[in-house]
Parts: sequence; C-alpha cells; structure tokens
Amino acid sequence: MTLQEELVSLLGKDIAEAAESEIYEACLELVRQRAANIPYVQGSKKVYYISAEFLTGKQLGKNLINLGLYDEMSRILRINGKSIDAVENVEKEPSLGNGGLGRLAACFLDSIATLNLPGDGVGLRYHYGLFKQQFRDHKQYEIPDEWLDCGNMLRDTGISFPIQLAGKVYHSRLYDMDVIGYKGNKNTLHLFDLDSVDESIVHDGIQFDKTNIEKNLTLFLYPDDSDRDGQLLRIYQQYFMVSNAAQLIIKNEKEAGHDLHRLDQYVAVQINDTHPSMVIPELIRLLMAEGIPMKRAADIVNNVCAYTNHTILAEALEKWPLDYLAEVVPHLLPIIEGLDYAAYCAFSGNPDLMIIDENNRVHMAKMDMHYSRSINGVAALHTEILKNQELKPFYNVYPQRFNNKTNGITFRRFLMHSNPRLTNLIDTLIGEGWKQDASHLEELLRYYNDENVLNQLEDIKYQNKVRLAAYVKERENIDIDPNSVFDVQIKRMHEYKRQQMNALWIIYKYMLIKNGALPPRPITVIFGGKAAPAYKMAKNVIHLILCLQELINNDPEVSKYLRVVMISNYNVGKAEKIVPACDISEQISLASKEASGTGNMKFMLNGAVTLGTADGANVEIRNLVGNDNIYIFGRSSDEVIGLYNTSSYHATDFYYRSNSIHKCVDFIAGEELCAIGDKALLSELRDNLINKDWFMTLLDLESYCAAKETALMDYENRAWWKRKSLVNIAKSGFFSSDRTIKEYNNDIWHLR
Ligand code: 26V
Repeated sequence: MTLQEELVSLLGKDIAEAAESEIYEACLELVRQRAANIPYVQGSKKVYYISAEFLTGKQLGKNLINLGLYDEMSRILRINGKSIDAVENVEKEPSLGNGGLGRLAACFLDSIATLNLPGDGVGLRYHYGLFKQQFRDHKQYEIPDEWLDCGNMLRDTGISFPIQLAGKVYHSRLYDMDVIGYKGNKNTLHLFDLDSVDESIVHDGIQFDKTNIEKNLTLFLYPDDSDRDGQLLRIYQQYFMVSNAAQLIIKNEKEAGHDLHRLDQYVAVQINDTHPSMVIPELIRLLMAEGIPMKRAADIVNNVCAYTNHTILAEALEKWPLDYLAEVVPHLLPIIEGLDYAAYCAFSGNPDLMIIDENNRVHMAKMDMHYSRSINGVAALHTEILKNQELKPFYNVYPQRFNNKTNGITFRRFLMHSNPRLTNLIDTLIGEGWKQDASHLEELLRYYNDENVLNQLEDIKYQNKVRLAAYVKERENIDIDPNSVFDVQIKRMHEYKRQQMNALWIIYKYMLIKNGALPPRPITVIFGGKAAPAYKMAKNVIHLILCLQELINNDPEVSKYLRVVMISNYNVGKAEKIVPACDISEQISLASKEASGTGNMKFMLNGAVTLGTADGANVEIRNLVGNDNIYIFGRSSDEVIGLYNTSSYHATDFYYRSNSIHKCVDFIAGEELCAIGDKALLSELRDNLINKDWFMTLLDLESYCAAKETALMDYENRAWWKRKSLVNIAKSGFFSSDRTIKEYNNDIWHLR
C-alpha cells in the first residue's frame, strides 16, 4: 500500500472529502501503527529521566518527521486540496510544562531516542497542565487548558502501582507515549495519573479545593503553593511521581532478572531540578523492602542518581518543612532523617551541608547533592556560579561530582518542522548530513560572501515574517508589517528576565518618536509569556505591555514607526511560528540569573541576532559567533554578584541620576497609560522599580537602550546583517541537544 492508500483506508473516504479533524485522527492512527512496528531501543543499561514537566509540543508533525513521512504526507494532502498545517492545527498541545526546563526534557527525549540510547521519561499526566492564558482588560486570566479532550498519542497501559499518601493507599494508572527517534527506534514517556481525579471540582478559572487529594492530585502543574494546602499538594504530587517512577524501575529490573545490589550497572536516574528529589529516599526504601540494609541501599542509590540544577533563584530551590513531609510521607521520614544524620557524621555537623536545617526544613537540593554521583549546571557560566557561589560548600567536598552540560535543542522541531524554507535552503547548500550531525552547519560559512545565498536567506526571513503577520492578524487581530524589524522576547514572565526593561525601551522610543526622532524603519516588538498566577509583579508587567500595545498601536503618529504585540497563551506551537520570523532575539536577563536559556539557541539557529546580557548560554553563543555577530550589553555576572553581596545596588540612584530614566519610569503610571489601564497596578510596578528593583532593571537600562540602537542601525546595513544571520546559523550546531545528550551519556549515564 502507498502512504496515500493507507491514509484513505484509515479514513474510509476520499481525502478531498474528509474534514481536517478526520484527517488528523487518521494520521494519528497511521503514526500509532507505524510506531507499533518500530522496535524499542535495546540495551543493558537505561536512563530514567524524571521530570515534573515534559513540554512536548504537538506530536503529529514531529512524529511524521521522525518517521520520515512528513514531506510525502504534506504532498499527498496538498494534491488533495488540503494543507498539512491545517491538519496539525487540529491537535491540542499537551500542556505539560511551564518553560525551559520542561521543553529541555522533551528535546532530551527526542535526542536520546535519535541516538538509539535506552532512556525513558517519567512524569505526571496533568489533566489541565499549567493553565491557558487569556487577556481581558489588559490583564492575564487563567482558565483550564483542556488538552486531553482531543486524540493524542497516550495509551492506557493498565499498569498500576500502590502509592501511600498520608497513610492511605491510592492506585495509580500509567499512560505511555511513544518517543520515536529521528530515523531510529523508540523509547517511552511514562505519565502517571489517578482515576479518581475529578475535573468538575475546578471553578472560577482555576480554583479548586486544594485539600481534596483524591480529586485534585493531577489536575494542574505547579498549583499555587502560596499557602500550606498548596505546598502540601505539591508534595503529594512530587511523591506520587517518584514513587511510581521508583516502583516502575524496580519492577523492570526484577523482571529482567537483574541483581538489585548492582542497580547502578543497569539503571541511571536523572533528577530534573528538585521536584523529583524524593526519588532518592523512595528508592532506598524500596531496596530496603527487598532486604538490603539502609547503608548499602543508600550507596547503591548514590551510584544510580544524578542531579541537574536549573536555577540559582532561591525560591526555586525547594525546602519543604519537615512536618509537611511527616504528614504526607511519614514512611520516608526515618530515611530522610537517616540521610541527614549520615551527612552530620561525615561532615562534623557543618550546617552548610546538612539536609535538614535548624528550622526543620528539608533542603531537597542538598539531599540530591549528597546522594547523586553527578551534579550538573546547564551552561558554562551557570556551572561556574554553582561551583564558586551558590553550591560552593558542596563543591568543596565533592569537586569530582560537578560538571557542566550546556543545554541544547532538537533541530528536528526547531528547524526542520518550524522552518521548512530554511531547511530546504540548507539542504541544497550543504546536503542533509547536518540532520544527523549538526556540526556540519559550519559548512554554511562557505557562503559568507555569496550574495545570492545571502539574498535567499533574507527572502526566507521575509516569507516567515509574512506568515507570522498573517497569524498575528488572525489570532490577535493586530496588523504588523513584515517590512519592519521584528524584535522578539518570548519566555515565561519573570522579573529576572526583565521584560520590564524592554517595556521601558518601548516607552523611550515612543517619546523619541513623539519628539520627531523617527527610526529609519518601523519596529515591531513582540512578546509572549505566562505569569505564575500568584506572581503579582509579573502580572503587572503583562498589564504594562498590554497597555502599551493599546496606546501605541492606536496612535496614528507613532504606530507608523512602532508597534507592540503581546501574543496570548504563548506555547511551543506559537514559538515555532514566531522564532523563524525573528530578526532580533531579546535575551536580557540580569547577568547570573538565567541558568542557560534555550530560546536564545532556537533564535540563533533560525538566523536571528542576539541582543543580550553576558548570561547563561549567551556567553557561549558569543564565544562561537564573535562580538561582531551578537550585541552584548550590561553588567557582568561578577559585578552583579558583587552588588548583591555588598547590598550596594540602589535603584533610586539611577532613577534620580538620569532624567531620561526618570521620565520613562514615571510614564508607567502617568496619564496616558492610566487612561487605559489600572492605576493601582501600574503605580505598584513603577514604585517597585524605584524602591526595590530586585533584578536591577535600571542598572542596565541605559546600556540596553544604546545596544538596541546600535543593533537597529546595523540592521539597515543589509549586506552586513545578512552575514551576521548566516554566521549565527552556521555556528549553532553546538546547541543541538544531540550533542548535549552525547555528553550526558559519556560523562554520567554510560548507557550500553
Ligand atoms: C518554575 C515555576 C514557575 C511557576 C511557579 C513555580 C515554579 C517552580 C519552579 C519552576 C522551575 C523553573 C525552572 C526552569 O524552567 N529553569 C530553566 O531551565 C532551563 C533549562 O535548563 C534553562 O534554560 C533556564 O535558564 C532556566 O530558567
């Protein structure tokens, strides 16, 4: 049967006659059948990547690419008057992650399978994921994201484990999703759920009874933990995840007839941030139940586990009160206390190294570091900061455990799927070798002076901007001009990422334009990102951006030169549309705070030029492309860390010293914006910038404005800019997650 015949047979009717939703279901079934015939990756040692988030993005397109069917399917649909885009649109994006950490986990699974390494993901099947973002009255509202009510790749395995929560036994249910490698074999993403979870308890947006564990356990990712019940729920979720993971591992190992004393020969566990940390005491507990004494069990687990740190922000390094753990997981308490006592004995009670602190809080990261054979950061700078600052006491006692694994992204999704035009151009220029080995992209440098190729690059960027403009018109009803410069900042909303600094630049530009200083070409500033529901200041920044959007886009004088777009409900699918259309990639976090960033890599790969601080992986991008092909501004991480250590940053100094900063900051709560938005929220934001500004927006504002001006001027030298774009693409091979996974495997997992 040809692919077309196969599709028609699954549809039961002609393609031309079928609705997009029917074609989607048929394609899904086709992928399922093909996947069923692909063997699992074989090996004698397997990694389990445990993560609270797997931000997989839509599956159909990616699976068709990895099965080698995408182009053919696209052609078949086209000759039958259908578009593959419309069919892919039917799928709802699994809402199983919040940002970089979750997307990284998804890229890693793709690369692990592609490299034919045995490795499965383990996480939770959240019914409503994070939440769906809506804008009303220039504010964010949260509603449940009903991603499950559409056909997807999950299958009910019928497998269940007993999970003890607060002395009661619950029975989980395991759903599996195939992870198909690019032209390779397959692994599995295991997502656990509880049958009794009841979506009907959610009301008024995303409110629900936080104490009703039986009904709420897997409703949402990161339920609000600003109160005790919320924190307890997070602990319930985390333990549910890791107890399932640990039981799955032990079951698989016993079925394989492996000796549990030698678990480290057969299994590696990667702990993705601190959310899965309780897998350590849980594995120890299960090994003890198999008759292995505690000390021995702890040694075994120590050789199995590896921990990845993704942030130095204090609020993300989880510390759970001991009495909360005593309530939810009383059976783990003796083990956690035992591990703490062992640390006490080994390190003479050094409080820096204790798992349980003097306030009886359990430091999950500290437990991870004592009981993991590897501790890694996610970019070179981040790992150095961990070693020399944040985790220094641990580096002093376990120097050999620390290592760096600079993040990466899968080029299958963020180039081949999202930017077919550029993919084709690269194929014709250097062949397809880069799809298996991304370092081949460097061959593009041959075309550095080839005007014809540079013009094609420019044309592709323009086509992608046209495509995005149409999408923005359709979805947000905002007109943007593909001939303008597309300046983009898409990521979670957080003060350290400094979307507010970009907003201050917009105000600065607005004033210049009002005063007759017109830019040589219109500029479109594009934002996208969700704020945590309880994070007030992040929501205030969204409010500011939406008010600016209203003010500027409706001002006939200014909107000819400047437009602002905040894309609602930013997610992986939207990233795939926005990234290929971007000219300037905004990576403007306060130096030292962004562990790595992965959006920066996606933009680079698609030919955007980075405007950023010397933070996270931006530093490595600069080292690869050279200073001529990136715009780096602002204080260094050393300077910033120095300012924190000496408490010597005072935003007021900057506010009063510069008239232009003063005017921009005051504009936030001035007449124009307050006529559109909520004065209380805007004033709160303005006052915070003057009086607190914990992430030092005003410190870097002037150098940011100067660097952005330079970038915009350089953009006008088209020949020059196109070369910058080419160099960025050519040098991005290092950021393939295939490279990252090879390093994890060579240095940490040693899979066979
Ligand atoms: C996020 C949130 C957001 C909602 C409220 C509660 C909460 C708790 C924890 C987290 C963890 C976020 C961690 C994260 O996504 N880190 C990012 O990891 C990326 C992959 O390594 C890295 O590129 C980013 O720099 C880092 O911020």
